[in-house]
Amino acid sequence: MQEKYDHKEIEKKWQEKWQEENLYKTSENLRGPKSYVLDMFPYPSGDGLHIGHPKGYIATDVYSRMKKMQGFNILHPMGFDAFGLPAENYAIKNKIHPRIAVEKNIKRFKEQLGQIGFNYDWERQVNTTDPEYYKWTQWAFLKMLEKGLAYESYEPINWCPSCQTGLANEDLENGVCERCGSVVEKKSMRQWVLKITDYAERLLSDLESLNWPEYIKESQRNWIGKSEGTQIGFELRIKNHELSEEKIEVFTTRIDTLFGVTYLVVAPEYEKIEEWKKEGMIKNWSKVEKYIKETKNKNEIERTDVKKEKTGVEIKGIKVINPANGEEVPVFVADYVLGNYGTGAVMAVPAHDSRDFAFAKKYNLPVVEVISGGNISKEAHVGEGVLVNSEKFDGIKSEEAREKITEKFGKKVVKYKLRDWVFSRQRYWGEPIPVVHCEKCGVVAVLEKDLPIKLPEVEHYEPAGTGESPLANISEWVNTTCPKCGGPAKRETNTMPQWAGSSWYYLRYIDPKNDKELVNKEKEKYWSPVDMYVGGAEHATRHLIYARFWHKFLFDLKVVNYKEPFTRFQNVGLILAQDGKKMSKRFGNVINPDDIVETWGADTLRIYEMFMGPFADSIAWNTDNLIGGRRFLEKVWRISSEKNSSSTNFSASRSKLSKLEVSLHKTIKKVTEDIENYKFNTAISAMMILVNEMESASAKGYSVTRENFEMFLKILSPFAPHICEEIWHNLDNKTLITTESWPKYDEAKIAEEKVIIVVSINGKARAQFEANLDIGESEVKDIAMSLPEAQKWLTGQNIKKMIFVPNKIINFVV
Ligand code: ANZ
Ligand code: ZN
Repeated sequence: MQEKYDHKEIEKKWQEKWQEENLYKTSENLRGPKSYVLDMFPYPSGDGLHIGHPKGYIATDVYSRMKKMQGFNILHPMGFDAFGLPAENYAIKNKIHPRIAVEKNIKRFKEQLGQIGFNYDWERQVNTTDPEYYKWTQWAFLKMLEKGLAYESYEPINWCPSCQTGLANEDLENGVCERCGSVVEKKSMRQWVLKITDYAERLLSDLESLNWPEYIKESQRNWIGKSEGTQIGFELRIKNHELSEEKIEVFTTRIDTLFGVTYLVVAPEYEKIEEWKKEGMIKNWSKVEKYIKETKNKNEIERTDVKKEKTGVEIKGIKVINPANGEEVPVFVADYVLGNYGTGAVMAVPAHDSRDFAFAKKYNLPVVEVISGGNISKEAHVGEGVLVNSEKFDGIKSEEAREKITEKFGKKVVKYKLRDWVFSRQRYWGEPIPVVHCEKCGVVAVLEKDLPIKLPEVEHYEPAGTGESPLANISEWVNTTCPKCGGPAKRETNTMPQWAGSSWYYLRYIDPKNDKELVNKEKEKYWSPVDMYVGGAEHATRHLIYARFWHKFLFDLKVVNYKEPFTRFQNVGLILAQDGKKMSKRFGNVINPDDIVETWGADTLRIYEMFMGPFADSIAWNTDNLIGGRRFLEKVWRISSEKNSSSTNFSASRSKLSKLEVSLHKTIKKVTEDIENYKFNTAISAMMILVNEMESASAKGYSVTRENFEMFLKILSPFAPHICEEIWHNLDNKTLITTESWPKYDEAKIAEEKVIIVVSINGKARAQFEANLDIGESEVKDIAMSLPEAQKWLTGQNIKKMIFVPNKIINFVV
């Protein structure tokens, strides 16, 4: 018997060995099959690695180890997303410079990751805050500027009063700041915006080609929100007024309901309101104005919620004409219509739209049914149907009516919910936006040769409180010269959002030290696209949309070879605390990975996190199950040491050995397929069953052959590489198991062995059938009794006795 399983010694030893052998260096040979396996890189928080972090990392580690053993060239890198508010807020709170905090935290993260035995190629590490890295983030921005995809805007945007910065729509969660939970305000301010909407159609249609979870694709579709409908103008009717030819254009997806329009609604932001006011057309201006002011701070969620009470004010003095029937209808301003979608104005059809219905009931407006089949005295009938009260369109179905009515009165248009990306932040810790403002020339791009524009050192990196970035206070940095005219100019003091650096980092791993270009195109051609990307589903409509947008832009620039960055995506479920709550310092229920590794070992942690349950599910931590994982490894250890103690154990009775062998080959098949499909839990349970079989075999005095045991060790090794390496070594192998090739299962061995079972009645053979080897008695009985040839002799008979000889015969005595 060998000494007991000492995880500490074993794990340290093999981690050092792997490092010495430079095992994880990415091949520079750009030939042969490759697999690019990528984790979403973490932001190096001061709290260190959370127990949830490793779950995804273990999965990619298992996957890439298997792929490597299968003969693929592997790119499996790691880096740090270190710009942005979390890092900055941490630094402010702890009174250290974000750069220093980031350096310290990265060091700590790497130590922690190292202890778990990950196979990252650290030579390719990227850090988004490294000027040599963000030089290329800035470069991409300059290219966007050059192509007209980056522009300055003064539109109202989301402003977080607590984070003191503007935010993009993607940064909100149900109308509150995703970071700090504050209710965001609307604020008109100068900002930089990226024209992601130019890519809306491609972002949508290329989703089809991706092997991603369907619900992630669906949330991107919804976020992009393509809507095909009709734009139609309603003429203003103002007696003897020059504006009477003007139209209010509305966007509708239900032009079939045109004859049911009983009023129009414009959003409080609708630009023409100002114009009408100036022309003196609005008779109740003070009331309208008051209403518009009241709605200023309401967020979109509040405004468009079907359940919220609708509010609005009629704009007196203005009427419009329904082009279909010449009827005059009133115009309201109401905040359930948004200024930045469609045309900012809608035709209201209370009989067939729930929000219009609620509004009409409240303000006593007529409800005119134009689609039959509902009960509009109670509620809106929102479904499609056959037209009524629609003159010559009566009797036509909705779909056909839309075609016909559009043709006659409007035009087909496509709208998207996706908004351009608000790309500036009024904070210190981000990439400076590489432009200057010149009194003479206006906005001027910094010259490429002057990149990177480095963040200056400052004493205070807290927000200035003025709505400007703290960079605005550093006059030596702000004041510069214009690259165009050489005159005095001021640097842009807004910085980029945290999402900037992560929009293209996966490309930099391919060629991390290139100082001539963002990535070498040949290398990119070989390694891209990412074959397996793993991360949280919360990025579905943030990072995963932004990165696809940047990638498509870089594709258009011919910087990259492929249209999409991530061929396959797997989302990792959260690890909750043992009490089922979110792990948080606040609840005192945090589990520290270091403690687990120290007490139980990295291999146990790895086995446990992969065995917890379906990979994408959120699952509560359970220490008993963790210990179960440890027991499993101890069993493997025991079996292996018996194996080593006496070589006679390798031989065994022929028939039992073959049974174990069949199990082994089935397990190899299952584990191979399960890893490929990210079903780690069932892969491990198959191995657990196999190990139990091995153990009971050895209890009965025979044992699995050494060759077969080694095959098993190889499929276990991606999950528990340290212990497998040690056992492999103890079995006198001179190689590293990590560099061995992946075992192939033998089809012939897996094929179920068949036997012929004879059915005899009172000693006479009456029927037979084919069955799997070792089929059980009760199953044989059921099959036998269902055979017509046997039934002939059995029906109506009383079975007195039954004799079953396994794999041979069943005899009924009647
Ligand atoms: C008349 C109508 C009748 C409508 C009916 C619906 C049902 P999606 O699919 O989301 O694009 N709409 C248009 N612009 C709007 C805005 N800026 N703010 C709020 N609502 C707006 O929805 C399109 C529908 O949403 C449009 O079709 C319009 O209402 C409304 F029985 O027009 B509909
Ligand atoms: Zn905030």
